[in-house]
Amino acid sequence: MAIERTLILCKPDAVSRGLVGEITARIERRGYVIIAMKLMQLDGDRAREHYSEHSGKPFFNDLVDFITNGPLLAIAVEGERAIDGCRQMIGATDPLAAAPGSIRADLAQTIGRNLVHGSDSAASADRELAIFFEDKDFVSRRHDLERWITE
Ligand code: DAT
Ligand code: MG
Repeated sequence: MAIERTLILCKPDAVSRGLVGEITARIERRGYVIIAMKLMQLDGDRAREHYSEHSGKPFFNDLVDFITNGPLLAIAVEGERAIDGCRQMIGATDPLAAAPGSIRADLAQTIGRNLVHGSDSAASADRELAIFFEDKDFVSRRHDLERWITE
């Protein structure tokens, strides 16, 4: 098995629109498990750190303003190949390019309000999870996972 951890954010638009239940339900229905969850409002420094790969791009300041503008829900998710699996569920960055059935295709209209963040690699997941959580925040759900995953 290749159990991975990934960071999912229900961004402020998702929280404001009352979509955290819908989003977490989709993640759980896929069989992934939530191992930590935190409702919080990001400050600018943490937002810039989280999105550091985009620093200097034309949309960077708007992105930081948006992500710090209201509460978001940070979720640590664990599951078999959960990094790519969650990205698949979230869909392409532009909701119009996202696969039908994905969160962004089903629930979002624009790239700047695309509801959800998901880590894009193991290195990103490690880096990003450390921005939002401490090791002691994570609970073990291995028993739940291993019950339902087969090779
Ligand atoms: P993703 O969130 O799919 O990983 P990304 O890492 O390329 O996409 O970009 C991070 C976020 O930045 C994205 O969710 C929305 C915003 N963004 C990306 N490209 C953008 C653009 N061309 N115009 C406006 N916002 C953009
Ligand atoms: Mg990204």
